Amino acid sequence: MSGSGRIRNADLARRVVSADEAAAVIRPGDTVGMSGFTGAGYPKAVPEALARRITESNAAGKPFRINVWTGASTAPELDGALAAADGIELRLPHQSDPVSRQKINAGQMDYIDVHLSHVAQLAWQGFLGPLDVALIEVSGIAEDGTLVPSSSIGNNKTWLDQADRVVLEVNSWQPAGLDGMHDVYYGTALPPDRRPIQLTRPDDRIGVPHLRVDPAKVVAVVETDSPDRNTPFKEPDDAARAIAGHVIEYLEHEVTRGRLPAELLPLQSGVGNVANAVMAGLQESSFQGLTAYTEVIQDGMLDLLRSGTLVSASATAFSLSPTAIADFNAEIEEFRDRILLRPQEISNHPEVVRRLGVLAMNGMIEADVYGNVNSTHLMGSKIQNGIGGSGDFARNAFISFFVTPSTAKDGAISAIVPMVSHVDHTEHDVAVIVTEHGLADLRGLSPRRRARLVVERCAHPDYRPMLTDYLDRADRDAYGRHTPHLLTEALGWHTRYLETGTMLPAA
Ligand code: 0RQ
Repeated sequence: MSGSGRIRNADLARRVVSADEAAAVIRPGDTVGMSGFTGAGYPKAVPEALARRITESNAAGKPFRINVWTGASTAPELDGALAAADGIELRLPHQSDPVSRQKINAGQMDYIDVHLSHVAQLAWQGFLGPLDVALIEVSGIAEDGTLVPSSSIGNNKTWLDQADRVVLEVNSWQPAGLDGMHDVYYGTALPPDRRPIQLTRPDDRIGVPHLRVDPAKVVAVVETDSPDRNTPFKEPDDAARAIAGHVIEYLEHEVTRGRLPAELLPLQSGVGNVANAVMAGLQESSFQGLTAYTEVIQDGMLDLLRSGTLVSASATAFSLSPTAIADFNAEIEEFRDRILLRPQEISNHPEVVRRLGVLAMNGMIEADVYGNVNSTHLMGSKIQNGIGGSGDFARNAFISFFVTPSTAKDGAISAIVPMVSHVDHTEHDVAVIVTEHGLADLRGLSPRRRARLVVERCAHPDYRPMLTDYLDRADRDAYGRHTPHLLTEALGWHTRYLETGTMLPAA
């Protein structure tokens, strides 16, 4: 038994060391698979100890960099600390840390943006190279040596299986009541040995509650008592509330037309303030008996569960504000049977998303008039966060929504443009675009009809005449009339912003 009482396996309890000692098992050039998904369940002590070691080593003229693989974004103690120490050579798959973002955009850190459901199979294939160390936060170690997962699962199963050496952080801040909320599926395989994933309802359990680890690989165990660090959400502003209103009205309309069942289909909601506001809007709607098959549970979804509007939620992680975490930890028993956390290759699995008929709602940077969506890049070359799971869901959803305010930077940038500066989701994967001004359902429409609808319903009034003028001229002068574009002009909006600070033409 350990100091915190969370390490109930005698053999592993003997391997408890300090964070500094644990960090010493990581060597320059190592690839380290870390836990962590949207600010939940990331290791909290060893990365900072490692960052100190790296800083000293770099200062002594001995360059020390590692490759970092995670589930998704983490927090300042991990991504922030290691990036600030100049200790990351390569990072994948999703991040949202400002220091990392700055280094990536300055060309000082390599970053690979991968669909979240693809990461595990790339690792199993050996395509990404060997994994030296798994550094995983858990909330406990059971008597039999299995691991009670923490507030996210992400790629932990894969990292524990694939790594040569394992370092565990056992965080007693995580509520003991998390035990039993996880469903870890061990039936995945590489082709040609794959079998159907027997999941037909969002709350089906198909795996086991704990993670397995070969005890012979565990080289260090560190005890921590530290909170997950998520940033609070902004209160929904008028634009976010208007977007939520359009989405809800549309869903009600689809139910009335008999195209969706009264309890809808499983919801997926991306990260971000607008996505969270849509969940808050559902709270005020008349919908009941909803389910969620998603990757993160944000505050809005927890409120829906609490009120009973949402019956159950399947995800791979929590992404809760500090207040919501405190409430959740106090009421965890109420949620135990209604929340399931799964490995991200299952929470985001295209096969399951398609079978369940998920209603996917994700944020975006910009959309073009034809329905192509950019979720990741500012002005075509600077990464903001990464595609995350939006592609896993968007392409396979029953209906795929993309939501954004119609402008950014106080109106200087239009989120509806002639041609997106980077494509994450093609026109074939995007069903519905929503801004505060309205909603455009693009299904069943040819490109030219889509373009007129997107401008009419979604563009900000300041930009509508410019977009209409562009489409009129493209209809007249383009090389072809199927998807009419004036190529040299199409991206000129972005160039104009870079040169003048606004996409609006000079008065
Ligand atoms: O910049 O922070 O400097 O002010 O982009 O914009 O309005 O705060 O947007 O929080 O809703 O996030 C697409 C980033 C939207 C998110 C994105 C600038 C804007 C601001 C952020 P500042 P907001 P949100 C599941 C799904 C990809 C991953 C995903 C995202 C900053 O939704 O990362 O969907 N999506 N995962 O000013 C220039 C534009 C802009 C712009 C916004 N058109 N041009 N700058 N900004 N629009 C979850 C996971 O996968 C883990």
